[in-house]
Amino acid sequence: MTRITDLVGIKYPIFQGGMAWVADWHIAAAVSEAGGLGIIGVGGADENWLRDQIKKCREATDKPFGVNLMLMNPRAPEIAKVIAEEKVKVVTTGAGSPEKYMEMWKEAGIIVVPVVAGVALAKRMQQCGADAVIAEGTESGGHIGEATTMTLVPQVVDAVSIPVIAAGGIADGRGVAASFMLGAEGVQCGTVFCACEEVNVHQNYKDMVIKAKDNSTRVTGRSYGHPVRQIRNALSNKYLEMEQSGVTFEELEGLTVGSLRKAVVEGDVKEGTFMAGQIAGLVSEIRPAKVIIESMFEQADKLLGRKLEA
Ligand code: TUI
Repeated sequence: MTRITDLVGIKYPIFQGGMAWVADWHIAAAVSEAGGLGIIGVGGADENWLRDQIKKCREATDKPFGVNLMLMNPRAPEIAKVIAEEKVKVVTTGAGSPEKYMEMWKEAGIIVVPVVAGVALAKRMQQCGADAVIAEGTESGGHIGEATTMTLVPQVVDAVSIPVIAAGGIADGRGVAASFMLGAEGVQCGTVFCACEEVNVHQNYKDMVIKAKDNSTRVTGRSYGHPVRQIRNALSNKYLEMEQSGVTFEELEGLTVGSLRKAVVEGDVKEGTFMAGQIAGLVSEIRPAKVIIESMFEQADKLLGRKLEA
């Protein structure tokens, strides 16, 4: 029990990452049913897609769930409105500052939890009314910041008084216990749920995560100020080769248009972008969300020297 379980009304202080294309109602409902907070990741989709997903998730579970708004989405203003209209329990945001939507969401009674990659944004989010923040380290998959989870979490914890959720590099009870030692009151996990039984992704995506080793991820786009972590494959190799040769961002964009969809929907191992965090090397089997979450907190409780409730 932490301020996060109290705030959101969940059994275990774990959020599932709002992964574009990967996190639809299937995984969100499974994680929420298991006692965590499932999250529908809007990614690059539109507000109509989101309305339909919220409806399906509500049919699948009566437990709380959230929606992640990726702020680079060109339809972010319309999506933000739908989140308020549907009175989703929790909204998380990524890849920017959600300041301009905060008032609307708070008026609708929504719990707002922005993802931050640095201390400055964490402070700003607290100032404009965020209920908690997710401090996401560079170990994470997808769009990332510079600081590691180990260094970012305690700095954010010291800078704000609202609860902090740790993200980046967490896939078992050791990661949870370590996060708590750093002052976090919850965790957010993405990669481990990419390989769970209920997630609606191509089998090849799950296999890529399962087969990944400690050194399997690569970060593309760093020189363009747009770093994205993914599992190394033919596409990431080609991208990095071209990036290193000084090709412009515009020239390279064509290479990755639609590549996340290719990975998630088609399982295209050569031309898809398989976003995953560095902890993919620790994920070695496909398990139901409930087993992932329960084993994680059983292990964390043991490490933290607490007895599990009967
Ligand atoms: O957003 C993420 N991870 C993502 S978004 C995404 S979608 C995508 N699709 C194709 C290509 C590229 C991306 C995939 N993964 N995580 C949350 C996150 N937010 N990480 C870092 C940040 C962040 C970075 C800078 C948040 C705010 C920020 O500064 C904003 C400001 O205005 O200060």
